[in-house]
Amino acid sequence: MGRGDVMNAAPSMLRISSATSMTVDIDATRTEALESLHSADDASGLEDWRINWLGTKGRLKSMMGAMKDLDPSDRPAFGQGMNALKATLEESFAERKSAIDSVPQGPGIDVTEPGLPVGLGRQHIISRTVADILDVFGRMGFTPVTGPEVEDEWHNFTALNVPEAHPAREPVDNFYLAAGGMLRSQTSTVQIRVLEETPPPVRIVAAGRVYRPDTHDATHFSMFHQVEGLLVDRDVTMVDLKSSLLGFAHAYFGPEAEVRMRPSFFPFTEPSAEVDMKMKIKDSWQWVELGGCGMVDPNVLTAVGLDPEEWTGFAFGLGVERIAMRKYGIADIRWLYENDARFLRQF
Ligand code: FA5
Repeated sequence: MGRGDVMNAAPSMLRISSATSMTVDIDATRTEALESLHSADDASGLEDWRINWLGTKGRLKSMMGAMKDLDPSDRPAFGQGMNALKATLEESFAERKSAIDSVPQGPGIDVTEPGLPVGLGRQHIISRTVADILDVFGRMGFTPVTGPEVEDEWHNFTALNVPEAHPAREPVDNFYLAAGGMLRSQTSTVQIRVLEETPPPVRIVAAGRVYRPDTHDATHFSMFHQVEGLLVDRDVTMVDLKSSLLGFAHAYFGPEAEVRMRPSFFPFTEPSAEVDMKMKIKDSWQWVELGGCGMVDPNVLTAVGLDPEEWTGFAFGLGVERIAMRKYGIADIRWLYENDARFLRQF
């Protein structure tokens, strides 16, 4: 066997010296190191392995230290064997590390566990009431329209025939804005906006929020909803007004519901009336006041450029919360706006 053969044949086991009786078995070392590497299954186990085998005071370093005890003719083969071993271990370490790094750490995920239920939302009872009311009037030929909640005094008062000095304009009864304008106090503003834009005949219904600095109690809130109806055509009479309200009451509260109109006053209607509806509340029939109505005042028609000799009309405005409270037996308006899901979930 020539010298080159010895180099290539990298003996796997060399007896170093009888003095230390230490046997360096490269193959067995490789096997042991690789087995130990594969039993390391997390980052810290892997690091312990690296320090133990490849570290500066590790097993490979101490094996190299045995070189000096070898017969000089054995040293090249031993060195070559150790280099190959080191390369193998480094490569295996890198593979194992990338395998472990690619596994997400942390608590195990049980993919068979059922997911968390998704809390499905629902329409607020007032939104649903608005939709139901618009639906009824829609079937009666009233087109749904909307108007802005931030208004000017022209649309909220002046064009509605409310004189400059009228107490309804008092700052204590309205939300005036520092930048000018106000939060509308009634949906009657939409009557003006529609008549300014649309030549009659018109037949619209408008629902939305209105704002008044009323003290909160069981039946009053500072933000509430109204639904406004307006019909302008030729030869409109109070019979048309009452039959429209009765048609709504029958469709919404049931065929036994009744409508009553009590004389009242609004600057924008003449004559004017309070609207009461008779409905069944807990087995007894009761009259409930829901809003105001009347024949469109000639001054309103004039304000929007219509000839009151040619055009006539009726209008009504109902409180949506009051309607919902009666229909669903809600005793206190404040419950609607506390955002208590336990309450709202009932509807
Ligand atoms: C009006 O607002 C008139 N614009 C109605 C109208 C329209 C008359 C068209 C004639 C022609 P009133 O201020 O009465 O009217 O309010 C109407 C309804 O809104 C009341 O009947 C009540 O149901 C409701 N409402 C009034 N204030 C509050 C409040 N603070 N909280 C809850 N609902 C209210």
